Parts: sequence; C-alpha cells; structure tokens
Amino acid sequence: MSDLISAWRLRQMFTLRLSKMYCDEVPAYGRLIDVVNKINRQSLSPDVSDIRHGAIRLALPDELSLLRRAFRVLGMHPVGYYDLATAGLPVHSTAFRPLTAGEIGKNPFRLFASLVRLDQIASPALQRDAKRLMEKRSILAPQALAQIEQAERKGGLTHSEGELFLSSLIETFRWRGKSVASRQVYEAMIAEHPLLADVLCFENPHINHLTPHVSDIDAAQSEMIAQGLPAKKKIEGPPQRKCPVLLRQTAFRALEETVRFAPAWDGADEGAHTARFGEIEQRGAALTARGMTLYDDCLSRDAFADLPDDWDTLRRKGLAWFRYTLTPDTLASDILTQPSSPEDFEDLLKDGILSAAPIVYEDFLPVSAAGIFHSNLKQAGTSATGQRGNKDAFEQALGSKVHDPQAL
Ligand code: OOG
Ligand code: NI
Repeated sequence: MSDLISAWRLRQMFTLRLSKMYCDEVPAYGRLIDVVNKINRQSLSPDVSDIRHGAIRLALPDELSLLRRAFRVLGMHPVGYYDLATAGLPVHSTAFRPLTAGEIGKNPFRLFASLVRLDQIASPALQRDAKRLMEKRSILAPQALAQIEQAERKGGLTHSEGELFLSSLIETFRWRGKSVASRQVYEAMIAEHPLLADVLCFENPHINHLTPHVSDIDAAQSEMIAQGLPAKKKIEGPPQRKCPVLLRQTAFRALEETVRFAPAWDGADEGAHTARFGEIEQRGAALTARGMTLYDDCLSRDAFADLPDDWDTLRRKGLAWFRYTLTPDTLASDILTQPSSPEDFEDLLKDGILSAAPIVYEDFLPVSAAGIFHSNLKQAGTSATGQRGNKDAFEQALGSKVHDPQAL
C-alpha cells in the first residue's frame, strides 16, 4: 500500500502542470495570476495563487464516464448537477472535486465539467453534422486509460506510474489549434451556439479556464481593469457583504486564438476562435437548503438586503452551515450532559464552551456559471429548444450518481 502515491499529491501535481500549460497557452492568464498574487500579498493571505478550479466541455456521454474514472484517481468525484438549459445553454454539468474538508485542505482543485446536449440543437441538419463531428473525437491516450485501469485494480498508482499517468492525461486538455470541422461547418455551429462550436469542432476538450482564489475580489476586479485586462462587467454571485456567503467570481473575457480548419490544417484556411479566458473566485459560507432558497429568491428580485448579514442570525435561522467545536480550554468532560436541543447548543455557545465557525461553500452556482458562460460568448447563439434539465440522462452518461452538495 505504502508505495502508492496519495490521490491528493497527484491532484496537486496535476493542478501545477495544468496551470503551467495554461500560462503558456493563454499568456493573459499569467497576467491574471500576477494580479491575484499582488492582491493576496496585500491582504497577507497565506494561500497565494492556489488554483481552485478549472472548466472543460465534453461532447460524448462516454467522455464523461471516462473522465469520471480518470479524476477518481486524483481523488475528485462528481458533485452536484447543474442544469444550464434554463439559461439557454446547450449543456448540463457537474463538478469533479474532493469530497471532504480534509482532502480539500490538502489540495482544493476541482473541475467543472459540462456535457453538450444534442437535444438542444434545433436543426436536424446541424444535428447530423454534430454526430459526424463527434466520430472524430479522441480525448484520452491509450497510455492514460491503461493507468486508470491499473489504479482501479490496485487502488492507486506508484509515484512513477502517477507521473506517467499525468503526462498523458494533461494532453487531453491541451489546445491543439485544429478544427476537425471545415470553416463552413464551424461557422454554422457558431451561429447555432458558439458553445457547440467550441466543443464539437475539436477532437479534445481543451481546458477552458483556470481559476485561482483571490482574497479580495473587488480589489482584484479594479486591478484587472487598471492593468488593461478585459474584465467582464459584473462580479457574479452575491454582492460584497460583511459576512461573505457562497461564491463570487469574475473573469477576463475570452481572447482570440488562431484555429486551422479541416481538411488541410495547413494554415491556408485560418480563423479566430474565442472561448478561453481566466477567472478568479472568492468563497464564503455554504448556505443550507433553506438559505439557498432565500438566496435564489434574493437573486431573482435583486434584493440581497433580505439575506441576513451577520453570522449569528445566519446560524440561528438555519440559513448557513456551521461547524461546532469545543473552545481550546474546554475539555469534553466539562460538558456534563450531552447537548440535545438547539437551546442546549445556544447555552454552550453563550458560555463560551462551544464556538461556531461557518463552513466554506465548495460548489458552484448555476446562475453565476451561466453568467460566466455568457460573458465569454461572442454572440448569444440561437439554440434554445426549451428543454429542461435531465439529471437522469446526465448520470447515465456519467456512469454513476452525482453526490449531493447539501449532504456533503
Ligand atoms: C464553465 C462555466 C462555469 C464557473 O466558475 O461557474 C464555471 C464553462 O465556461 O465551461 O466555470
Ligand atoms: Ni469557472
């Protein structure tokens, strides 16, 4: 057992490799990292430029289950189902992430993974084009698959097997600059929905963005603008508050990258593909199901004053999740009877025997995610067949259920 490398180390190595590759591919992302480091240093935040998440977009159901197995080797599991059809996007999603606070503490990296929904394409001709393009998909090197199978058999990989695995896995997410579609089909896909072009016209899921944590997202937004990075207009998520909750995100808008079209790929027929960007995030407390309902309600009315902005009220009203711990000089034996009612807990808190700390939100927000998607699409696209989410189909593609964020 002991010669197996731990999943979190592999996750950490993977994150570093991915971040390095992305800095090379999208130099503006490197400039964003500089902004983040500057802000984090100013606020003495200890976790300078730790990369919290990334995003990929998949074409085929099999790709989703294959990557579920790949990420499992890195200790990342599918959590949550995000229906983006309601926002007019032809995808549905999950996030692969570590499941426990301990694992997140060792390395927090997660990957937001979206699967294209062909049932969202209105035109039958374009559906046929989509299916034809999908046959050209090839996302995982045989070497990587062999390592996944090995890890599944043995319950992990050795250090050197892990290195080999990461070297081939990283290729899945590399930008190859080559469209498997002709310019004509590419443009038809863009017109239907730019997201479809970004997925279906390529043979692999190039990493779409990476997202470091920033200690002060409002300051970082101003700094991005000051440094001439094309920041999106609005920070997604709740507004600035005394007691931060959930997730706030902003990004610089996607830049143009050269793409060579099929069938020649000789550069004689080139275009500009606009999909990849850099994002930053700041996380606050996780809300309970009741708190989430209130958040969604505030969001729909743009009335955030209705979401209490003090920890005590959030806690007592059962709106946010808290972890209770014994204060340092209290021994478990000081508590003579087992607290059994909410009143008992309140008394122990009042007496300074227990303290309560908010639990960090580790997931994503569908409305914010849609905002991030939309701000990076050159044009809105017309595809909206009025479908709703289809969690069953998604889980079937995934080959497993998604974990419930509230239960975690
Ligand atoms: C994913 C958008 C969602 C987030 O941070 O909410 C996301 C994508 O653009 O593929 O990453
Ligand atoms: Ni993101």
